[in-house]
Amino acid sequence: MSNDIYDRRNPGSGGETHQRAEGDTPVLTTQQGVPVADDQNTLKVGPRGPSLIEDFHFREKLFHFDHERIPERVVHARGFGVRGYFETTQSLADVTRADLFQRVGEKTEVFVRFSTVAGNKGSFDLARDVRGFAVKFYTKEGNWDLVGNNIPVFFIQDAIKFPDVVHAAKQAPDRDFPQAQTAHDNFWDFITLTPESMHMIMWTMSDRAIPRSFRFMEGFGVHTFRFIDAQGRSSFVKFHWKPKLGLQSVLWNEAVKINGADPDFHRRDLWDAIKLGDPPEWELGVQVFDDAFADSFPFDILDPTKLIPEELVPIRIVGRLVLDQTVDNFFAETEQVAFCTQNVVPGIGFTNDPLLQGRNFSYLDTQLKRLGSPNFTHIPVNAPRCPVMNFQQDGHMAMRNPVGRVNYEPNSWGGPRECPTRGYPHFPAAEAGEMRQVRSESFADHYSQARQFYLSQLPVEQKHIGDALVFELSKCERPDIRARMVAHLRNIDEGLAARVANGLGLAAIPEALPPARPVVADLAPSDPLSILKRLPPSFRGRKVGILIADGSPSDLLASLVAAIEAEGAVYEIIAPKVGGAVLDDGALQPAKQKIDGGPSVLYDAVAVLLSPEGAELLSMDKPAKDFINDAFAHCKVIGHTEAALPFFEKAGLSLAELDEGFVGVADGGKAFIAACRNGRVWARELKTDLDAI
Ligand code: HDD
Repeated sequence: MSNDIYDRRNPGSGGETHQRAEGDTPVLTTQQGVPVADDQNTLKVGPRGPSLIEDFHFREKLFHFDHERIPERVVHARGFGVRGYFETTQSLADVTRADLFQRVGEKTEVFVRFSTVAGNKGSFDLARDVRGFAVKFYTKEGNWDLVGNNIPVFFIQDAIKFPDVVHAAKQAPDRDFPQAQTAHDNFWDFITLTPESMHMIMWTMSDRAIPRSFRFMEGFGVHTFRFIDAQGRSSFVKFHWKPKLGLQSVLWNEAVKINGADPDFHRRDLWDAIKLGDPPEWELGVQVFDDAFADSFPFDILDPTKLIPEELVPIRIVGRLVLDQTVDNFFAETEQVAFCTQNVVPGIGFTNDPLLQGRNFSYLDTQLKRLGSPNFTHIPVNAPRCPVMNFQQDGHMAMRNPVGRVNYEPNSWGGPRECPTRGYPHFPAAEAGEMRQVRSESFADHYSQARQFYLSQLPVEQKHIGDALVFELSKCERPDIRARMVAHLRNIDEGLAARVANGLGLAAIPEALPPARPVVADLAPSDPLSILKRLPPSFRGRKVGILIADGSPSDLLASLVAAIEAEGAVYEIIAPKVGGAVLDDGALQPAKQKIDGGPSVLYDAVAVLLSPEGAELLSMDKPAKDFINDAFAHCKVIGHTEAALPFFEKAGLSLAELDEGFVGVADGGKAFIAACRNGRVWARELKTDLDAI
C-alpha cells in the first residue's frame, strides 16, 4: 500500500516511526491509534474459546461496522457524484449580480450528483424514471445549489402533495415492492386522480426517462427563479443544462436487459468516460424574461408543471460545465453531499412557485435526519470554499470550532459583522392577499402542454410513448385505473388514446374526463422537446462492441479500431472467452467481455468481425445469437465481415431483409462510422415490433 493512499484515508497518521513496520508498510492501528498485533483472530481463552470482551480492537471494529450506514435519501437514494468546474463564457452582469456570472473565463468548482428518484440505493440504473441533476457551485460568495432534474416540469404543483406522489411511486407499504418502477397500481391510481401530472407523464413515458447515460441528458432547474442585478432590479429565469454530446436514450426492451447485464450501467459509463480522459460537458443556458412576458404567457410562470418553449424565450448560453474528476471516496462525497434549493447566492432569488417554497423547507430538514447534525456543512463536500464566519457553534461532530472569547453579535471584541451592501439581498417583492388554502385558477390547464409535448415528437418517439403507457398500465391490476388513464389521454391526443386502449385490449374507449379548464388552442410543436429531431451528426462519446472469435481478421480489426478512435468513440472486444481469441495473424487478442457478459445492449453499435470458422462456431452459441438478434431488434448499426453473414442467417436474420444498418467493414470501418453518426435505424422497429403493426 502506498503512503499516499494510507495518508489520504487516514489524515491522523503522521508517519511516526513507531507506527511503521518494516519497509514502507504502515502498522494497522485502532481508532485510538494503538498498534494492532492480530487482525485475524479474536482474543480467546484457549484456541477454541470462549472469546473475551477485553478484546478492545475487535469490539471497536465491530462497533464501527455496525454503524456504517446512514439513512438513504427518501427520494433520489441511488446517485452518482463527480467533481468538476463551471466556466463562465458570457457575462450575465446585465441581469444578475451573482459573482460567478460576472467575469468571462472564470472557473467555479462544482460537485454534481446524478440520481434516479424512486429506486432504493441498491436498485438498478436504468429504471424508467426521472433523473436527478443536482449541481453544487462553490462560488466566492457561498454555495449555490441548482437542484434539478432531467425533465423540465414536475408531477405536482404544490409541495403539500410531494409525500403522496413519492409514496405512490415507491414500493407499497404492505409488500415493499415493486421497486424502482412506476408500473403498478398505486402510482397510476395517484396519477390518474391528479390531472396536473399529465404533462410530466408524457415526459416520463417518453425515452427521456431511459437515458443512454448521464452524459446524454439535459438538466433543468424546473422552477422559475429570480435574477437580481446590482441595482436591485429583478427578472425571471429558468436554467437549462445542454449536453455537448447531444441527447440519446435507449429502447425499453434494451433498458430491461441492461439492468440485468450491468445494473451500474450509468455510473460505470460516467466513471469510464472520466477515467479515459473524455470528461462530459454541458452548456448552461438561461431563459431570462420579465413581467410583461409573464403576463402574456398563457400559463402561469409559477406553475412547475409548465415549461416555456425555447421558441418563445430563446436560451442564452452563458457557461460550460465540465465533469472531469471522480470522487476519492463514495461515502464521503456522493453519500454525504447535501443539496438544498435554499442555498442561493447574492443575485439569485426565489419566486412564489408553491413547489419551490415547499422544497426550500424540506431539504434542510432531510439533511439533519440523514447526516445527524446541523454541522453537515463542516463535511468537506458541503463546506463552502470561501470564508465562513459566524457565531454558530457546537453540536454533534463540530469540526470547525472558532477560537477566542466572543460568540455573539453585536460585541465589543471584533469579529464578523453583517454588511448591507455586500450581503444577500432578498428581493423586496410586494405581497398581499387573503390567507387561504387554494390553487390558483391560472394553474388549471393540465393538458395543453402535454399535447404540445406529444405533438412535438417524431412518429417513432410517439410510438415509444404509447408503448410505455401500454407496458405500465398493463402492470396495473385494476382495470378501472387503466381506463381512467385512457380517459385522460383523450384530452391529450385521440390517436394516442386509441393506441393505448388497443394495446390494453380495452373493449371500448372510455369517455374523456372533463378538463378543469378549457384546453388552450393547439400550441405549436417545439422541436427541442424531441430527442431525435436534434440528434448531433456525430458518434463521439459512444461505444462499439466488437465481436471476434478465433481467426478474426487482424487487419480489419486494427483499421476499425482506428476509425472508432478517430471519431472520439470507444470500443470493447467481446469473444467466446475473456482470455481472448487468436486472430488470423496468430496474435492473441485479449477480450474485455465474454459473450454472455457483454450482450449487445451494452453498446451503441456493434461490429461482428468473424472468419468463416468463427461464424460456424458462434452459430452454435445462444448468447452470440442473442447478441446479434438484440442488436438488430434495437435498431443498431451492425458492421460485419462477409464471413459473418452465414452466422446472421443461422441466428434467424433473413439475409434478404438486411437493411442500410448492416454495413460491411472491408473499407476499414469508414462506412460503418458514417452510418453510426445517423443513430439508430428506426425503420427497422416497424418490422420487429408487434406493437407497431
Ligand atoms: Fe427534491 C432530493 C430534485 C421536488 C424534497 N430532489 C432531490 C434530489 C434532486 C431533487 C435532484 C437529489 C439531490 C442529491 O443528489 O442529493 N426535487 C427535485 C426537483 C423537484 C423536486 C427537480 C421539482 C421541481 N423535492 C421536491 C419537493 C420536495 C422535495 C416538492 C418536498 C417538498 N428532494 C426532497 C428531499 C430530498 C430531495 C426529501 C431527498 C434527499 C435530499 O433531499 O437531500 O428533501
